[in-house]
Amino acid sequence: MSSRIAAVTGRQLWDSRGRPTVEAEVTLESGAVGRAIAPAGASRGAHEAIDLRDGGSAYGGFGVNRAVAGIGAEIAGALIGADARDQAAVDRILCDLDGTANKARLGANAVVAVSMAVLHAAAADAGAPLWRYLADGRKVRIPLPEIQIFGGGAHAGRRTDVQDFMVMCPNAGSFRRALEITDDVYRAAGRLMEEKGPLSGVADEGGWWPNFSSNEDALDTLTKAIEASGHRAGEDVFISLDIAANEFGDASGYALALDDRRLSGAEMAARIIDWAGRYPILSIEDPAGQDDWTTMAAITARIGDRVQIIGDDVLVTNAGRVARAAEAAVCNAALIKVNQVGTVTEARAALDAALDRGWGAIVSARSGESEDVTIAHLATGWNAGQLKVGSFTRSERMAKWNEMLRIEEAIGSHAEWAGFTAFADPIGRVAA
Ligand code: 2PG
Ligand code: MG
Repeated sequence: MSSRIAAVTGRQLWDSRGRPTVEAEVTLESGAVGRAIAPAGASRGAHEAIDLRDGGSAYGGFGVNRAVAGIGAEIAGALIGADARDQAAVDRILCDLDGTANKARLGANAVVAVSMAVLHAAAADAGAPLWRYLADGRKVRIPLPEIQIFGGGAHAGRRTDVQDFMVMCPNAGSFRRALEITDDVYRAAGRLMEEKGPLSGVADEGGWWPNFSSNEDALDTLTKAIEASGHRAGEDVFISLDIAANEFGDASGYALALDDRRLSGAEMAARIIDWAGRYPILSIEDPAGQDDWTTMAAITARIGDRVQIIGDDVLVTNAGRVARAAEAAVCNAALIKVNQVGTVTEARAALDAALDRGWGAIVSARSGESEDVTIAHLATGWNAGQLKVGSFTRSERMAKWNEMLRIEEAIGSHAEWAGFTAFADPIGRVAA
């Protein structure tokens, strides 16, 4: 019985947007099998790893035949015989084989699916659920979920400039309770939306997709929904935003189309700081463009002691960028998306770079997802403290929330709720 890799295959499946995506399947000599499906982003940073798509007219150019073929041929050839328990060695082989700085040759979609499938196979070989295999005997906390109520930006026809209007319940005490409270808020928001006029369905990640008259109208509505849900805004339920500012601006200015305003970097910072003062906001992601570190650092300097400032497109799950951003005090938390960098080992390095600096860390889904629940296990087993999945509808999202309920149940009475300990030091200390 051995944990050496015996076979690696790929196949095309479909993601939550109805686009082709890559699944990898890895079988070990012991017979243990691991499978994983690549997610796909819509609001991507320029410094991310790159998916390999077929182009042409079929599937709007989104086909993954070349990525899948690479798995069955080159990748399988390089990995057969490698020890699945040595994830770092496996990922090094994948990086060397690809040979590019951004996984463009084999495709981040192929590489990430294989890297995660190897991890699953190793856990299966160890006879442990993935979160427990990763925890490796260390105590872990139940991550705090960040759950979308309204979707906007690139995920909802740009109805709002701000991409994600989310809630967080750090005082909930358990994952189960956090979901119950979120459900109350989600339903209350739905009722308010009906009063406001016709709904347009749900956004890419399952949040309501309404017509708002301004970005602040969405913030007002979310605050009202929290209050109407019977919970206290700023105590039981806090607002979390992903501005995804990279989608509408850079250091030369930010075009808030819904508000009909063009803001300089300094004005953008002032607007974010103003929102953080007037709404029960606990966390803000990408309030500036990916290379506009001046604006982001100005925001962090002013409100970073009480609001989590997360780098997503700014950091792209890259340990080197986390280190540089920390030196420049750009933010105080890192979003961790394995497919942004391409391998489990590199994502783990980015997470460690964040946690070692006392930052928060949020393991995150992409807007294009599937039934794959790997991120629930990574967030728990890596003790990241936070998990961002999308909204409270659609099974590609609910699959992850439901998996977290199973994990919480399995940990049982030892389950320690991350709550405010998930945040960078000053925020956690002030609020605790
Ligand atoms: C983000 C993600 C998830 P996408 O910006 O954080 O919300 O979106 O996967 O489209 O990059
Ligand atoms: Mg983001």
